[in-house]
Amino acid sequence: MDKLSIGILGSTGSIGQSTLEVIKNLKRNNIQVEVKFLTTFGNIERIRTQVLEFLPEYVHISDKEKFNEFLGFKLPYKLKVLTGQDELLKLVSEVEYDKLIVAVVGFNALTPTIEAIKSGKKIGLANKETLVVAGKIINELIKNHKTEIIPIDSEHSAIFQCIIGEDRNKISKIILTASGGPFRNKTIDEIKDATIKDALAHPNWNMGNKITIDSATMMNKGLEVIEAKWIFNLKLEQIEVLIHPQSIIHSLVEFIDGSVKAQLGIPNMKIPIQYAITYPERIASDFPRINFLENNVLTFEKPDREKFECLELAYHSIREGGTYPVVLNAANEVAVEMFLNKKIKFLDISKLIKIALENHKPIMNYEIEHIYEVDKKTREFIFNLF
Ligand code: MN3
Repeated sequence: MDKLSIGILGSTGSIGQSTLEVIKNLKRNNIQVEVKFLTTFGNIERIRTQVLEFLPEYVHISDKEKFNEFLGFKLPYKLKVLTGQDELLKLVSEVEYDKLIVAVVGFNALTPTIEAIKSGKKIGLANKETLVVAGKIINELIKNHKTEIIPIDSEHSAIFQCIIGEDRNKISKIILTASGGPFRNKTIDEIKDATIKDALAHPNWNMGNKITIDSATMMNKGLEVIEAKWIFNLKLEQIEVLIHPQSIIHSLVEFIDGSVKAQLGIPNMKIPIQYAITYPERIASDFPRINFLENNVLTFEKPDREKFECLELAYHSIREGGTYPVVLNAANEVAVEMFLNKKIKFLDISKLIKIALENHKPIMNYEIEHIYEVDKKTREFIFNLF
């Protein structure tokens, strides 16, 4: 590999910024990486800095006001600045580049990811919600359009790396590791009145707000179970979750002969991001290394399914199937936002999701339109409860 062209969906968020750091590392290793486009919701200050450093051909800004404001910036070259959903979809599908890094959080990644797959683009996927709501459909599209998804989520990257060269039918199970988040050692009573600050205090990983709250409720791991089911084509019974507070083992695969493979590393997203960009090649990096004499305690615990009800609800939704995971995801997105806006308490997040699931009439043979419909209805259902 010596040349590569990349588009980043959501370059100003946590994964997007790390992706640009990875690109700098690749350039230091004499790989010519062209950044074709960058997108942001509305962080125009940060995207301006990124534009000046990486000189993309296009920038897309979703927020109309911020877009207009950005047009007033003086830039040293003729940058194409876009806004609006249609322009975004044209950008990811009609422009020529090799790989789309989907670094945005939430349901909104679904449509552009589908458009990129339909135009045969390879996807480096950090977004989990896309596979949670539409894994079945995405898998069909990947097959039909002869392209591939390389997972960026650290657990899925770990499993992906462990099964290279293996026969997938010889996997007996996978074990997704979870840090347990900030409330691992707290009782239900203690987390009842948890503040936003408590919930955002993740012990190991530095991530965006939505995913950090998802880690505190362990919905993050629930979403990852569903994500893993679709990426690796596994039965639900083959996916186990173990708490591993040190976050050094990123996940494990057990094979039918009893042999277990794991992928390890310091908790730092640059490693899985770079692997997703350069796969199947590995390129040198100066990212932090594990020192086994310092990181010499690796422990495991069973997750408390009562305290972390969200994990249970995620298993429930995918076991029941149909459009239940769409409801799980939509209700969770709305509830997390309400918690961050101090409208509800921490434990209300799982309560709202449970109510939404209980009130849902599932569509078992769903098409893509049903996903949008159920997502919208679920959001309205939760808003109407208040
Ligand atoms: Mn993860």
